[in-house]
Amino acid sequence: MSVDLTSSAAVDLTSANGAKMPLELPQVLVRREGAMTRELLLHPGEHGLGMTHSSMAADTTTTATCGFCATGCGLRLHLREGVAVGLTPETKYPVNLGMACPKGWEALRVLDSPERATTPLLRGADGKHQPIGWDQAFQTFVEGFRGVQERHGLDSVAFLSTGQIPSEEMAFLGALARFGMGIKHGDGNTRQCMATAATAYKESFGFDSPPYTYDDFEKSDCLVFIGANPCIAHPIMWERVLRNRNQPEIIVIDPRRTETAMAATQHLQIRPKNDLALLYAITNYLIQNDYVDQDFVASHTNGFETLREHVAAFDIESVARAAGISPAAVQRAAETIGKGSAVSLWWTMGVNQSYQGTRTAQAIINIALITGNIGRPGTGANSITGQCNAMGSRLWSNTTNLIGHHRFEEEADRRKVADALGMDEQCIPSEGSWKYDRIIEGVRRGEIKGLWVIATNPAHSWIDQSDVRELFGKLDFMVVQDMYHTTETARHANLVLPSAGWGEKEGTFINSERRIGLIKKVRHAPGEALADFHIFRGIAHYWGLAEQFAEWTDPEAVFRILQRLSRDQPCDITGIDGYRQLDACGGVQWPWTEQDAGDDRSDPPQQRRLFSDGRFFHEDGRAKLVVDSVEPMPEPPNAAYPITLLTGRGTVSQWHTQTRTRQSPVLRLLYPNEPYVEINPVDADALEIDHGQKVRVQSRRGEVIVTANVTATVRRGQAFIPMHYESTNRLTLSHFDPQSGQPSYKDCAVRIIPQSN
Ligand SMILES: Nc1nc2c(c(=O)[nH]1)N[C@H]1C(S)=C(S)[C@@H](COP(=O)(O)OP(=O)(O)OC[C@H]3O[C@@H](n4cnc5c(=O)[nH]c(N)nc54)[C@H](O)[C@@H]3O)O[C@H]1N2
Ligand SMILES: Nc1nc2c(c(=O)[nH]1)N[C@H]1C(S)=C(S)[C@@H](COP(=O)(O)OP(=O)(O)OC[C@H]3O[C@@H](n4cnc5c(=O)[nH]c(N)nc54)[C@H](O)[C@@H]3O)O[C@H]1N2
Ligand code: SF4
Ligand SMILES: [Mo]
Repeated sequence: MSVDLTSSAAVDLTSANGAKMPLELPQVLVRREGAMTRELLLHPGEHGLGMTHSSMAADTTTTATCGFCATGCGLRLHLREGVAVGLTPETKYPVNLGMACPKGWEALRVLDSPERATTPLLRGADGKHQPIGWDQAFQTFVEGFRGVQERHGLDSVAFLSTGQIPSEEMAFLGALARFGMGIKHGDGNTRQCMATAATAYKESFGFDSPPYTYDDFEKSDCLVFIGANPCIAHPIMWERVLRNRNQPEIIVIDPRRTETAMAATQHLQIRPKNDLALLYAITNYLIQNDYVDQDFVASHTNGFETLREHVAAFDIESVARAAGISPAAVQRAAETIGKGSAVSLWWTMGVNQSYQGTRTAQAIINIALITGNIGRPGTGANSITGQCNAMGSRLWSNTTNLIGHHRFEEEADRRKVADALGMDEQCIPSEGSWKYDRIIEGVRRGEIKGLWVIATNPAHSWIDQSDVRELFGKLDFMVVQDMYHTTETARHANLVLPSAGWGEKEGTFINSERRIGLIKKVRHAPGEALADFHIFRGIAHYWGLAEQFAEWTDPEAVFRILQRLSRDQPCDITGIDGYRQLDACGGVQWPWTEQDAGDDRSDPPQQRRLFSDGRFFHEDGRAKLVVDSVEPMPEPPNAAYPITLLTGRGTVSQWHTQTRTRQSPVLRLLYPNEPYVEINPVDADALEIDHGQKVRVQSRRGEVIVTANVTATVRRGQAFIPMHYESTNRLTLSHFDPQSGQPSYKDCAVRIIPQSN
């Protein structure tokens, strides 16, 4: 590749495949550093701070959406000479109303760390990573993956992406890989997280459409949390619950006595994976006792008779006994739901990460539908989203759905997408990708030989991880694109591409209540790290796809493309006037169509929920009531492995695999730095385990040494290890929800053996 440094007109870049790519000079920022020249593919303005910068005085403030969880709080950034030096929660943002959790407060701090990847790194013959320049990195990328494709076929390269980059980057990646580079298979960590909810909604409502708005937390008179621990995982949503003035009943269904369960008015501490039977028993009770909204069911649903017959077999008495809870408690919960006038049902990973997750989520949806608790303030069957932009990945990642939630199989959809993108219809594939678990299986079978991992850390987070780590060794070529070069996954990479993180780039996230919020560039990325957007841009150029992606110059240009793609979909956002409107009006919930906005492109009302007209997204406008049989746990406890292991979030201050949160000295003080297992006092006594003692936890797949935390928050026969420690997924069992392909992370059998300290 050559760049003419003296020319002021267009320059020619020669890509790895020899194609000439004319680039406007302002798009190429060429810098000399000592003897090294680096070429950064940036659009005008990107070498400075973001679009908001120019309109901001030197010392002032601006706002951005938080980049950790999908609550999507607004943060006010305090700038000195245009660079963020501190932040406070935004008081006017409709999500958080002046509140933030410790992760949000520390969002800038985690950007400064010696673990940041500051140059591309290439693994040498000695197995060590050596710094290289971007030109060599892009060429290595192209040669590496092209080489794999030439040796093993186009299908032998896959990517694994994320719910933690902006929609514009997600769309770029998906379009580049699938419409440009000929990569057939790509999935992301949203499979570990939201696939179940997406699948359940799609089948029940006709579209992946969480119906609620956060105001509903404050408007309900009964809130039911199933497999959700918002006190820890979504603390600002929980703050919204605390603002509820109706003195609501709060029912928590969770095998552990979590912080949320302790704050509830009713806790059904069920044995793990008894939810489906329990929800069917509650449904049966509601039907038997005339709590059904007959008009709503008749006008707006299909399948009620089948549902009624199916759940008739689930009586509270026997279901409650099997679940280890009292029938009276279940009856009281069912009565509360039946009598409530605004009942909202919320679920998170205790449901999604189950081998019958989709059916369990649909059992929740069924209850909301038959009681008419949908489309009104304070109601809904509401899946809480995990990562800051998991919903963006559901809509825009172009993995199992054609970009914009279209169908790969439908010719009309392919044509629409091709038109909206201005691309040839021939480049739009007619099949979806393999799911995550099948991609991993493909690596095992030698079908996948090249892997590109973006903003996720599967060597820590994927289920049954020692297996995955071994499998990465089977790849010919692996690229990891991350903010930090120290992640468990980056250690396996041939090539590490250093990324800018939240605060160092621009784009939009979609939060749990469908709100599109803006993130901004208020910091320079360290060293030569680039926004993922510009890494994708660079790859497009070096792969010879510059022309195909000519319109994809900057995040807002891609946002316009996404708007075109959304036209006439339930997630239509053609009415949004652009980044400035998103910034000024506190984010916009989808849908917001051109018709909604009108000629004056007015701002939308701030709290909008779906289905107020009782019309769902199936062709006949009706929601579907879906039921299925209840299956036993695949690895139940037995004499050799007598304990069921639960995993999940440990503290408010820990984020996933900790690559980010461990960089903050403040956050590190707020959580246990060493891995631990929560174990019931009666089990601990029987095993002669003292609080604070080291124990060995063994499953059929692996073992870990952790500290015993003896506590009655878990029941006898169960234990809990947070997911944040590297070793947790050595224990978990690879099994999946059949409909969604989501891993069932929260049920495997283990034994616990005391260690002499
Ligand atoms: N502090 C912090 N916050 C986070 C995250 C983080 O890493 N740290 N991650 C974010 C992401 S991506 C996600 S997906 C969310 C997750 O948010 P949550 O889903 O709320 O968190 P988890 O702890 O994974 O699981 C919730 C609960 O499910 C329960 N559970 C386990 N098995 C069962 C079961 O069989 N039935 C029922 N009913 N419950 C069960 C567990 O005991 C646990 O209390 O959090 C988001 N917020
Ligand atoms: N046992 C067990 N395992 C689980 C779970 C569980 O409950 N139990 N939960 C599952 C769930 S719900 C989830 S969501 C997953 C999460 O699993 P992962 O996605 O593997 O976890 P993260 O630590 O969030 O990894 C994100 C990576 O992206 C990097 N990153 C952050 N921002 C950017 C960016 O802008 N660009 C780039 N290129 N990189 C960036 C971070 O440094 C980090 O390495 O874990 C799953 N694993
Ligand atoms: S609750 Fe979530 S979005 Fe809000 S500050 Fe905390 S991590 Fe950020
Ligand atoms: Mo998640």
